[in-house]
Amino acid sequence: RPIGVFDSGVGGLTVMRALVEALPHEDLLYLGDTARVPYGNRGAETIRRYALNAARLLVNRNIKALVVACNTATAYALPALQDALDIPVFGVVEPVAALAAARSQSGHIALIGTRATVRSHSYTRALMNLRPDAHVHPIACPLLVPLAEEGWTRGPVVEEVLQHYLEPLTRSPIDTMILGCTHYPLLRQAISEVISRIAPHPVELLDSATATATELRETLARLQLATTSTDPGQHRFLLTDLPEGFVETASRFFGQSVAERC
Ligand code: DGN
Repeated sequence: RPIGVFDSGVGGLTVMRALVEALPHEDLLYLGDTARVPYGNRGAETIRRYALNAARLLVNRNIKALVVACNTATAYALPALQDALDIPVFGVVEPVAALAAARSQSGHIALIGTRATVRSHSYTRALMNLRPDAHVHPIACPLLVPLAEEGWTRGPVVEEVLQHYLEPLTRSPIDTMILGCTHYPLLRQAISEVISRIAPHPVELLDSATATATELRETLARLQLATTSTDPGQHRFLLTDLPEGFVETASRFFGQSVAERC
């Protein structure tokens, strides 16, 4: 049985890519809710309803576990999905929050994400649970999603936008930053350059894709749900709509062509 991976659009493909690396023998079935993307600027109730409907489409295809590969959907819908479904459901917030809490020396941790993710306080709650002495610096960066989708991941425009968003971190003692949105790993280089210019200390960037993949591998093994196959896993892609340019953008996010598999 495949593992279901769900996101509002293409962003979850950065998580899927990390899952392919961590779990090369698992079959993965991706669903991009492209008819309803973006979730990042919507209200809580709407995000929950969309997420539940999308998850049911995957459950009907007999998945053995679900990864909610979207920070916004995890922030609002994870408990609802865990209640509604009788398979293990994984989110992308907890694993990277645990990593950040463990690795930060100063306890000052920056979080960047969509407006909805920041407004949910999910990361702040997760971090404070693990590390009550943490100081979380959340910043909503809504322009980064369209920039990453358009392929604008470097250059003066991106740097100017980042400079503007990250300005509040000037002189802050952060040593760790969570890239709390599926799209941000594509901007990692530019974020790293700008943050190293404005923050007084070196800052480690952590993304939720890698942390989630590691947790999934460990949990599947513990629950005895890991595949015993030694063949390469099959990767298939479902969409609720086929927007113009999807295959090109998706292939960039996934790191290999998704054509023929949608
Ligand atoms: N996938 C979303 C996230 O990680 O928050 C970003 C895309 C969106 O819905 N705005």
